[in-house]
Amino acid sequence: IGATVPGYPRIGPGRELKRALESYWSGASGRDELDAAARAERQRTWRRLTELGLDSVPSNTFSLYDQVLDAVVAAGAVPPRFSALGLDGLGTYFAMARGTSGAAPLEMTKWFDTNYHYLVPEIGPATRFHLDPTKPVSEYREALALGIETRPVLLGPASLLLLSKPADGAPHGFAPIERLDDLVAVYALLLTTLAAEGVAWVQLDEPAYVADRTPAELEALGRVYARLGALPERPSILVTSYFGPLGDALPVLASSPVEAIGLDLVAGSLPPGGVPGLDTKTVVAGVVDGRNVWRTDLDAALATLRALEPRAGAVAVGTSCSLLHVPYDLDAETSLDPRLRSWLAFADQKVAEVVALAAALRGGEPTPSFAEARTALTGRASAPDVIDDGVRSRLAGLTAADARRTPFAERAEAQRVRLGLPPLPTTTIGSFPQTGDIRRARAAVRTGRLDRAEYTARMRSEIERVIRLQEKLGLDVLVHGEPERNDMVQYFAEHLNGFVTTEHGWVQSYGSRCVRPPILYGDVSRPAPITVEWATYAQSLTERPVKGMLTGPVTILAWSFVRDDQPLGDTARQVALAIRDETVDLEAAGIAIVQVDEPALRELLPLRSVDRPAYLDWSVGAFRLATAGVADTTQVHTHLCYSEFGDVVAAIDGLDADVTSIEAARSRMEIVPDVAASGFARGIGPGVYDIHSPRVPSADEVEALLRRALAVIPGERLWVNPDCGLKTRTYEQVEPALAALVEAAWRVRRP
Ligand code: THG
Ligand code: ZN
Repeated sequence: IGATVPGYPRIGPGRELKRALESYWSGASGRDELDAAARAERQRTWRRLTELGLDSVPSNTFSLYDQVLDAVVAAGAVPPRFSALGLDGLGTYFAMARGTSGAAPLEMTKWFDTNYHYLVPEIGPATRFHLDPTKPVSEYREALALGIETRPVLLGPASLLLLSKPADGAPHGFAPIERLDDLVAVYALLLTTLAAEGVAWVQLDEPAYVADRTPAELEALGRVYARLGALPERPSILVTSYFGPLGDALPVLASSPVEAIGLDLVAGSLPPGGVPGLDTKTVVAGVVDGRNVWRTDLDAALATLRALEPRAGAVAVGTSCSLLHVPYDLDAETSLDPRLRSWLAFADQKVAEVVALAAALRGGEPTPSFAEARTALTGRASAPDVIDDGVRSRLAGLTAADARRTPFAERAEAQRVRLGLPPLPTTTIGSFPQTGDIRRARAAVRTGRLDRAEYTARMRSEIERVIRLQEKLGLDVLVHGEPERNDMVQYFAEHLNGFVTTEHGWVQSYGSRCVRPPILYGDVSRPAPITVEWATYAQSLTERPVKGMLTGPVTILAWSFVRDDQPLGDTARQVALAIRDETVDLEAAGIAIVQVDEPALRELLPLRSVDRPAYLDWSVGAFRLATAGVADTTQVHTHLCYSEFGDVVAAIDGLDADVTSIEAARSRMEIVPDVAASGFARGIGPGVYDIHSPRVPSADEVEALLRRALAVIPGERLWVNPDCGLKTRTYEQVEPALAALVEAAWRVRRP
């Protein structure tokens, strides 16, 4: 191996796979069309990577849904509720991903600290592993038929189990990793099978080892690769890690019999001391950032590679992680400012950087790309819109008092007097269903087919409809419904200085769903109010309080490509000031409640516990800076979702929001006692309606959940709300669900 990447996007440069999947799921097209679209994307990828000059091209990085699910299938670890459906391979696969009427899908959760979501394998003492080599073998053959020799990629067995959860019915205390030896037997068979196919190299990903691991888990890693390494007939093995340094797992792998180790040298660096055994391995050095969009400093990367040479058996060049997390090709962005474009690299440009570095490392003349990168980076460092002196001096003038409100009890009293809400107030998280009409109006105003005045009129009539509906349902705190927003982060990025958005920069979030992360390239400020007109229009229609709806600084960062030239905490404070400006303007316009959502607070939590206090310090600090500019009489809400909150319960208190709504319905309120036990003594709205499912809850169910919450949270601090925004649901589902929610609140309020 000289130049390679651990993985590549697969949704299609024009989201071809997304469309093929959704069309297949809807019944509009058949198996043949789906297979053809999938094959076209795979073949395009192998040809493209070959053409760009990689000398080792990965295969099996394609997926119809998720690479963790693919590994579950290869290991035969299909939970019985899916195999019992009696479906064919593809039917079973999509049943695990999306569920059926009778079988709930596998749980979905965040892939490390990225915005990609994987499906969580369910492993129990009774899970019967058996090899299904179909996908890796057929993809290898398919590429070979094009004359391209590839390196099959699979999630490694230790990480597969460490990312799993115990199957239903597993005894208390069971951990999936206990099944490692059985699973490794299947991987051993797979490696033997691949060797018989003529496969020269296989890549096994073990990213679970960039997080804290116990001595037993480290020992398990050594056992896996001792066993796989000892196989008489096998391909050479590359074990890849990404998203951080391997720490204590590096010496384990270096002293194992594998041939190569992939390291993320963007998120981490090689430890200074000697690593016994490393001088016998090929190190695939991930010096090109695989999850951000900046052009690489090729001189610095080459220096890193050269410094590695005396310490490794051989040095190969790669990206720091799979390119799954960046868009395909910068060349598609024809309307980007050319100067900004010159600072960027998407997947294909990064592959070219890897190839250029490998050539330079082998002693070839550094290509002209080195000079181009130098010019671009110098330009970026001195660009006038990257550094904004106004923003910098404003930040420098801040004091601790700017992030501090008066004590909660005092504020709560002032808000009680102003708002006059009943106990267990009812509200929603912010968005209402996005109808086809709304989407079409937004698209039309973007392309100029609809003029601004007509667009505003349509949005206002939608807002009025949503306000009247909420009044009719009897909700206490209303929202305007956010018809003007596509993706919330994209929406704010479009209205802030320091960001650009892309036209085609789609990145897979899960399954067929994609996001277009904005690029945060310069100092951030808010040129003008963003949401004030919509919120005040909504408030003008009703006597009840309407919440202003904003996205918090941490979430804006988490779902954007962030600048790499200053600490993330500094960028967070800039975004916080922009959001603070908006909260202050909403307040001045008469809005009494402002909600600042932080659904991604948990997602950016560092993978290693040593790094967590510093993160929580700046992230909580940024939220407080964003929200502490308002008076005591203004009630600040926040909303958290998408994850287990166990690790951040203390931080939730630190946010100092007056009311926090939190996803809880699916876990039947399990989080609530934890939050109560942490001493949290502010308003809390554990979600009582699971908006991820089309199912409409009954008032009885909601009432039962509320009574559970009331066992640990006093009624005067308990809010009643759904789990999350309603934008992905339909009105047929939302109306009866909200009616049940209001009815349940009334029943519980009755003395
Ligand atoms: N925005 C961003 N990131 C996110 C979420 C978000 N990450 C976590 C979570 N929410 C992911 N969930 C989704 C849910 C739906 C879609 C994407 C991510 C989705 N996307 C549309 C699609 O693929 O068709 C495109 C959306 C658009 O037109 O902008 O449906 O809310 N940033
Ligand atoms: Zn949510």
